[in-house]
Amino acid sequence: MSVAFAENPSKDRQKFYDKIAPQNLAPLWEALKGLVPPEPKSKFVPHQWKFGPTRELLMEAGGLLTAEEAERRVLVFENPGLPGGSRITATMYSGMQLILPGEIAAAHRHTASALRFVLEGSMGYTAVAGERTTMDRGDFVITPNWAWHDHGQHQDKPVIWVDGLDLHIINFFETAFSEHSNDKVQMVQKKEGESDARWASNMAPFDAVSPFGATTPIFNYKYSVARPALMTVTGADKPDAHRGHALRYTNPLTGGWPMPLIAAWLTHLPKGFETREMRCTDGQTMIVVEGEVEIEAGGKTFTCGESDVIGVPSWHWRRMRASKDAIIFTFSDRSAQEKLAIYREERR
Ligand code: 1HN
Repeated sequence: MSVAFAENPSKDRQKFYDKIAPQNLAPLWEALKGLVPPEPKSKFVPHQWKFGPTRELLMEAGGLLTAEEAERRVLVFENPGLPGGSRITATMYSGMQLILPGEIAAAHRHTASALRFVLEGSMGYTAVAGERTTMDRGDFVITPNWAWHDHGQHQDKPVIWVDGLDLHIINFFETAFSEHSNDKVQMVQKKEGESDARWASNMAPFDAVSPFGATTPIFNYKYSVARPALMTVTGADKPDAHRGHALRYTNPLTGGWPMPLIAAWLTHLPKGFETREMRCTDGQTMIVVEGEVEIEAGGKTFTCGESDVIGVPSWHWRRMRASKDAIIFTFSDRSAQEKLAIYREERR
């Protein structure tokens, strides 16, 4: 059967689109390019949050409401590409959290997994499954999905850390659940360090059953362990041209990333070292732990000092240059992307 083509295609086509819209139908040919772009075109932008001004505002929030009132007193890193989106990159939520002396953040649980990366204070704690861990600067602390968690501190100073959650992936799948506990603070049922003894001592229990499913059983990846490891490797190896010196955090039961959807690693760039350009499909959040580094991403240059946070969304060319010996903590959605077999990177 032949079809007579319209004399005024754009007008007739629009008339047709208007006709099919009430039937909840749409023409693929108008949407196809946007649905399958030749390469990722992130609507998010690389952005830097300087620690000093962010901390100042967080402390101001501390005078406005208690951690308990807020449930979690956090200033969210809002990517300028989607204000109000509560995300630092396409998939990752991140923010800076404050616990003041004597405060608690009450126990709750949710299907999103969380990490904490500690910036300030040495007597903050978080509790998971009845065990507390004390958090020092540079510690990378895990909250597995659906695990009860509450936070507090035993200091006369503020405790501040960066949260990272995979909640936008959970919400995308429409699989988000959450619950509040009747006990604001979990009863301490285990000696501090018990999970380290079982899982972070290069040993494992016989007939080991992973206590948190696909999430690492290591509760707190201590900076006091990670840093010397990284520096030893730095002394032994030549830096990778694109990454510098880097060690990734692992789940000891699988050798894979610590969390089902979140990857994390630690990078050392010796003073004066400049990486070559690279781009990756994962959305990365970088936190400068030590030193100073210039991060060039998506055509912008950020001069980053200690505790600054930088979001680098998918598929932006980036390179780094250390103006002082620098250590950087990075987390990203690479763990999820690898499981879905969609992760890509390109180097030049
Ligand atoms: C959460 O549970 C925490 O436990 C922090 O500290 C930030 C942001 C969104 C949803 C849950 C926490 C959060 C969060």
